[in-house]
Amino acid sequence: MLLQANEGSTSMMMKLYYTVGTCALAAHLALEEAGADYEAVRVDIRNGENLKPEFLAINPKGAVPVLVTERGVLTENPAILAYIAQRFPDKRLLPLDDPFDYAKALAFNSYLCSTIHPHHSHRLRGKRWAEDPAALTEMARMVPQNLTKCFSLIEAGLGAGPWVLGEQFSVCDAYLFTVANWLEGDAVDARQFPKVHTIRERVRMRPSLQHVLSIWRAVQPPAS
Ligand SMILES: N[C@@H](CCC(=O)N[C@@H](CS)C(=O)NCC(=O)O)C(=O)O
Repeated sequence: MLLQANEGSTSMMMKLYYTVGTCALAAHLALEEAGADYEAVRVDIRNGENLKPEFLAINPKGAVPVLVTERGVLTENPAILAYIAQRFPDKRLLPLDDPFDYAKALAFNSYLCSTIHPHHSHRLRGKRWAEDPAALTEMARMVPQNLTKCFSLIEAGLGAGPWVLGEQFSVCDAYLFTVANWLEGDAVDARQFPKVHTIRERVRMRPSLQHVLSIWRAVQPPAS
């Protein structure tokens, strides 16, 4: 079988398709923070499972995360995170009562998705944009400085905290944690962004993260 669910799953639950070590961590953390009933389904993009017909039938973009709901399929982290926050309003994962604050939070998540994630991808996924080896090398060379510029903007925009949106933990923290964890691999020292660094350390302590990591670390039965 191509896709393997973790234990205790039923076909009635929402399903999150994820790959270990990817941006799907944000959605996975959000589901845990929401206390949602969901089934986590592992997809190994490193083995090309995301390009197989079974997965492309679910998400023709061939990417994770994918959240399958009773209403249909959702893709794109900002949309999935907003959906989870709206579906579990009591958890206050976004400022749902204030249109301006809500839009600010969406802008934050959109920047991570549309700007920071692509900059990060220029290091290992440059072939999406160029074939010339010199161009690939040049794109990879630019990654640290581009990410430094982006994270300097994020750092400057953060308030007194302790979270991205202030007093309340939100899906923005889950997403920031996810992409800020890529910094060291991209040769950027996160400690030059003290507020980002502190949020990263605080998310690291949350039980939701520990639970997601225990799912991610679990050995999957061999595919049949
Ligand atoms: N904009 C999408 C990006 C999704 C995306 O690129 N996911 C990566 C993992 S971080 C992926 O599935 N890549 C598949 C591949 O590289 O073939 C989102 O934020 O949800």
